[in-house]
Amino acid sequence: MTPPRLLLCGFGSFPKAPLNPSAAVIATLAREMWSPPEVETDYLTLPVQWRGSVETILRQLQARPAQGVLVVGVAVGADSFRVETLGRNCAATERPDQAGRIWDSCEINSAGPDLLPASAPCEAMLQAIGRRELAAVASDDAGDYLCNFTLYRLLQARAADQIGFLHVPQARECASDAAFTLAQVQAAVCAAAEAFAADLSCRAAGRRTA
Ligand code: PCA
Repeated sequence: MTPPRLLLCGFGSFPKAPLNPSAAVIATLAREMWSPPEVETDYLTLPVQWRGSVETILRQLQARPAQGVLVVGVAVGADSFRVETLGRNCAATERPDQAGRIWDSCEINSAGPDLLPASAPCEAMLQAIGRRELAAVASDDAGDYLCNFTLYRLLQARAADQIGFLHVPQARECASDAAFTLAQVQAAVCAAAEAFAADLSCRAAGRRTA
């Protein structure tokens, strides 16, 4: 029986985070071929682009479908890890992306619902990060930039059975005034991915016995 597949994504640089800890962690995990035991894991770095981030994920999923997608981004200025529980149909119209382009509507999709709940096991991810003694909270507001945009659009497209988002704080190796280290960010990402993978694997086993 083939194990379920988890796609783990991080974001590249953008004006407020020239060095993005999410991309740094994803690159390290990919190089080490790290994976939670119950799943096969693919890795992807996303461009911070209104027209580009979601398309990059959808192209990857077409080539290699995954049951779970966990996207990791940095919340500059956050003092804890934030498991995002909602995608909101809103976007900043005045914030250029890494390519210098803006999104010209305050909605992501004028025909879409206002809110879409994340389908990942948010509570389990939260507990898992807490067990590593890292401050973690559930958040119902991922902002109005590319992170919320990507979460909302993936949920709306039902790009995978389960879709989740982890916002991490900035890391000292990427910005000198940060409170966390890259090792702590990596520990939180691994904890969240392990909890997500355990849930994916449980569901797959449930489907086999149903
Ligand atoms: N953080 C930004 C976009 C990419 C990232 O890592 C955000 O919070 O929207």
